Amino acid sequence: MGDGDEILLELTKKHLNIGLRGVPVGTCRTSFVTPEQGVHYCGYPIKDLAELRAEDVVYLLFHKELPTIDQSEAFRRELSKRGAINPAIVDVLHTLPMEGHPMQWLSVGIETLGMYSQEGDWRSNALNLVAQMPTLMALIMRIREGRGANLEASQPELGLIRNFVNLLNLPGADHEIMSKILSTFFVLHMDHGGGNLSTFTGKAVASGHAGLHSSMVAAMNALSGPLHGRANQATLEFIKSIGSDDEEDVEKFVRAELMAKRPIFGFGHAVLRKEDPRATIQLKLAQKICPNDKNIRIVQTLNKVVPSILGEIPKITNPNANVDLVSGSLLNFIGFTKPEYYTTFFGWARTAGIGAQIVDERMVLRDGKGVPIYRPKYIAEGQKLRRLD
Ligand code: NMX
Ligand code: MLT
Repeated sequence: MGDGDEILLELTKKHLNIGLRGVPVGTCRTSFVTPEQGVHYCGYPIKDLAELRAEDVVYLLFHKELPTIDQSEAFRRELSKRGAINPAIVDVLHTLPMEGHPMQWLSVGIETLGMYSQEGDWRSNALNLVAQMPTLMALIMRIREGRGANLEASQPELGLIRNFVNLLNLPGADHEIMSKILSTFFVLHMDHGGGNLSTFTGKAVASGHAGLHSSMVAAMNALSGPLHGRANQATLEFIKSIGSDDEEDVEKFVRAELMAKRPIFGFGHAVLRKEDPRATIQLKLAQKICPNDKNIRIVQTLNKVVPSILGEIPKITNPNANVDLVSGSLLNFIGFTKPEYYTTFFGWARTAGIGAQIVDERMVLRDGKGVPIYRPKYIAEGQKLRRLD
């Protein structure tokens, strides 16, 4: 960083009411996103990390270096120790209405975990949450599906992904393939620079010194919208309504959606200007594991026809596939047939990146003093000074 007087952006009225698009607000130590190459975690392009062990990538985000073999083992032991959760969470989850969206359950679950495990240190709370998420995720899915809680079967020493897969014990699932796809999904979704809506929201809330868990819940609620994390749910619903991989059928459907002024889910991005490498990696994985899956074939047709259709609309700055195009179809293939759960997987992965970024903003930046409470400026509009008399 320079000495502080380098001009990063000349602000004009054009920068108002555009969702802070492109306006620098701070520094990020975990990842950056480039328009052409997408996300890099601590300098590594995401494609180099996709196959790594999930815990090693969590380590990278928190320590800014990949672990050695010994560090990796020690970190997995640390997460395993932090993974035990208070059984009272089961009673709380049982009281929640089935009408609630799984993301609402996730928020309540995280807030409840916070009530039982606030140690007062941002880093410790963030790592506790990362370690406890697999059990929370499995509990939410089992309880909502009437399969009962099996907390006693939790074995955090198996690792984040494997403990979830075993605890969930989805009937008919292939645990090997499920673990492989979830591990890649997890690594791809952990972080995406500092400015995506959920991360920004989490850091803003933490800047008022709300606790780690409350800040994370705010982030999860930000993620739950269909323009952000819930696009993975919307994309699979979209694919199911198309129902055909024929190019003409897909094109007809997409044009009708645009005519109805609905977004084409799984396409577009605020920063990227090429196909999101996270989409490319998942497309390759699908090609390897389930090339004949009906939804994957529709995804491939969408990826063939949509960019040129969206490219006809001048206001759309990026007509290409984003991270959400493929992920739902992969989750569906491994047995998660209800799209409403998909954003909880996104949220689970993001607890790592958002947690690490909150720790940096609270404990590292400004020589450890932390970023002050967020307080951007709004320019008054349509208001003149008035008096009651
Ligand atoms: N379908 C239809 N319209 C679009 C799309 C799309 N895929 N992408 C952009 N637009 C519209 C956008 O709504 C905006 O319209 P208006 O000016 O009338 O408000 C205009 O094109 C310009 O938008 P951009 O500057 O290209 O994109 P922006 O940064 O505003 O939005 C997204 C980015 C991701 C919100 C937008 O591309 C979108 O809505 N995509 C579909 C939903 C989706 O897949 N979201 C997931 C994003 C990744 N994630 O997980 O968070
Ligand atoms: C994300 O991963 O958070 C999305 O791609 C949205 C974004 O970066 O703005």
